[in-house]
Amino acid sequence: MKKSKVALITGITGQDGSYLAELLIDKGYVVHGVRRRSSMFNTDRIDHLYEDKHIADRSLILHYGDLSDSTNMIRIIQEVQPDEIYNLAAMSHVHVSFLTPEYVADTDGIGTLRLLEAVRILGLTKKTKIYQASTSELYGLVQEIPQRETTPFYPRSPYACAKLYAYWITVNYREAYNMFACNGILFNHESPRRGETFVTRKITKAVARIALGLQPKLYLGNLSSKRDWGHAKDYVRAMYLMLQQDEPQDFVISTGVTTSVRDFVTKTFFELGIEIEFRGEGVNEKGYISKCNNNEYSVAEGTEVVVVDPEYFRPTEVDLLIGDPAKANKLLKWTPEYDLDGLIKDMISSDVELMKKDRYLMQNGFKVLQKHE
Ligand code: NDP
Ligand code: GDR
Repeated sequence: MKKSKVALITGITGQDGSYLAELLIDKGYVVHGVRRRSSMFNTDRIDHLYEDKHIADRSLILHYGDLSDSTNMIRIIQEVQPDEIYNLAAMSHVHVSFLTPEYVADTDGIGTLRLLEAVRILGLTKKTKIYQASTSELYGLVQEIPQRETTPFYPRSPYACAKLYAYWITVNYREAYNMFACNGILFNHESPRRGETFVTRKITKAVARIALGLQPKLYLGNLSSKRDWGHAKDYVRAMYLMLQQDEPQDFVISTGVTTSVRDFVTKTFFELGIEIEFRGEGVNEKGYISKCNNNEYSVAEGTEVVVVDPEYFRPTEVDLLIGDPAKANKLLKWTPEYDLDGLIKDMISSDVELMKKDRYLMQNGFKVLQKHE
């Protein structure tokens, strides 16, 4: 019988970790995941994959751990003896990284070193292939359009600075110890499982709630920043493909299309048959309902629904990201299945269903509390 490949995913409870676990289990892998201990369950995104501990031959096995603790990284990797490690764990929110910069440097930067060192110390450099979750945030202040593997980096946040260290330490371990370690420089990717404080999910959730009469307004920061948004399902496929190559290499993964936050909002409303227009400038810019073509939703023309709140502006911003995925298209034979409209459709339809549940509960006398940012 053919032996299953073994993968270890750090950050398995996150958006990408959950889709990657699905993909690898589907391919016959035994997947081990590192989860953090928290005072409440944090496994919502992977609960559908969970198998009882007492079942033999499970395809998903979770381990308590944390990237800030090298002893547990060594212990887990020794126990698992993985063929592939996907290092997805990170404090991944750029705005929050300005508030917790030292923690982010430790987890996102030094955490990557801990993992690489664990593999080296355990003598697994020939056996274990490593994927490092690098990011388009490395490009930061625009140096070249579109951004590709050779574009110079100019990080603009503590998050990006930590990820810059992680990027280069991955390259260094590849060169110094001949390890199969590669960086996926992934541009923004989203999904119905996206954390609710990232801008796309914040928008799709709020638009669903506004359309259903559950919330009056959506407060946002910089409406003019532009991102190259893809679907997380497509992007985890690229991670897997990178580790199936003969040689370790770094790849940009993106759609090659960029869109402003403002246009993302307009498109999301439009998906529900609601048209909006923006008036004013800078922090005084606002979005108003101009037309509602769908009787299911009760929004009156002229209602102010989008307001700028300077609290969401960042001390330094990344204005424009657009990636060139030519290398991945050619060598990985990777192309995304979702375009932006498909992504928005997937996210807004999921959020409308979720918010309808909230509305049903509220209509039946239950209190539904909103989480705060
Ligand atoms: P999420 O924020 O959804 O998930 C992050 C994961 O990391 C969670 O499982 C989280 O655990 C875990 N984690 C955080 N801190 C630690 C720690 N100290 N020790 C162990 N685990 C920890 O991020 P995504 O899934 O969106 O992104 C995955 C990776 O890809 C991240 O490294 C991110 O920086 C990077 N990336 C993401 C992009 C995107 O657009 N999504 C683009 C480019 C790069 P818990 O659930 O307990 O919080
Ligand atoms: P980003 O994603 O910083 O690109 O990092 P995010 O969705 O947080 O911001 C995208 C852009 O939208 C602007 N913006 C707002 N952002 C948030 N979160 N909330 C708001 O209210 C808001 N209003 C406007 C931001 O200023 C920004 O320009 C994501 C993360 O997943 C990183 O981990 C990953 O590395 C990069 O994508 C690629």
